[in-house]
Amino acid sequence: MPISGGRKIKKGVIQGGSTEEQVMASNIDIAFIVCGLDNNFDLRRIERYITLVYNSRVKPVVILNKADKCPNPEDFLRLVEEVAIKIPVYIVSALKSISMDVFTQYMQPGKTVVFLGSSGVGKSTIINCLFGENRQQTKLISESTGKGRHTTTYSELIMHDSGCMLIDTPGSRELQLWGTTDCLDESFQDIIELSYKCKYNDCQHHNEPGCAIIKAIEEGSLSYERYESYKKQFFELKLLDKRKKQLELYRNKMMKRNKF
Ligand SMILES: Nc1nc2c(ncn2[C@@H]2O[C@H](COP(=O)(O)OP(=O)(O)OP(=O)(O)O)[C@@H](O)[C@H]2O)c(=O)[nH]1
Ligand SMILES: [Zn+2]
Repeated sequence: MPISGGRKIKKGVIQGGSTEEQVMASNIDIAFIVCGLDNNFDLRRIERYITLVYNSRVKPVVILNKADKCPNPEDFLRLVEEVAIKIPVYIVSALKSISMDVFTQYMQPGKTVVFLGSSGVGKSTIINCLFGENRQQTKLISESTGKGRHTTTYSELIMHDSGCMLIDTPGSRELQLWGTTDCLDESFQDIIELSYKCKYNDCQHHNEPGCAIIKAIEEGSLSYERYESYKKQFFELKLLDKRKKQLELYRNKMMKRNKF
């Protein structure tokens, strides 16, 4: 199954978003969602990657890199574990070679793993570290903004000594979701499970009596931001579905007219 997201690259040029699926890599076993423990840390972005990876039927693993830059990585780990339900999350530092052995269990012969994450989170540095040699060109990150320079502009396949194939992908600024709202059942399983407990089957979780989601937000067991993130992804995927159907209708009309 393809992993979509990021931007499509045509003849070396990064393309903008579109209603076409943006293929990053195919036949993947594990997707490492890499996030930096610096001022680029973004919980909502991790949630988007999780939805994308689940949509591709690939096993997600979250990697919190740059532990050396963070005085309290355990606090971030707890935050991520709340949104990455049943997904392994690890703290590492590729630059200082801290806890890099967590990758060994996933790098099995015949397996293919992909590294996803926005630009500058350290995907190429992790791969360099796993190879123990400087395979990828990494550029200096701006300390003031925490933003990395775009260095990887195409997905690269690299064979590791373990017999595992590694794929480095270009970090993208926008992360377009792809798939149907069904994939939210996995990435937001906490919210879906809560919704089953609402008093009314058609509860919109606004101000209905007996709404389990509102209750969980009030009690603090569900964060308001996570619920907002779920709604945002839901409406994005709905809109995408609508656009796909419109395109399909248009194509059918054109095919009839042109008698293809
Ligand atoms: N302090 C610290 N810096 C790191 C670590 N890992 C990577 N970096 C730095 O972060 C910057 C970006 O690293 P890259 O490996 O190029 O990031 P990338 O995710 O591959 O970026 P793109 O190719 O643009 O998608 C470089 O300056 C790295 O040296 C780490 O564990 N700790
Ligand atoms: Zn409800």
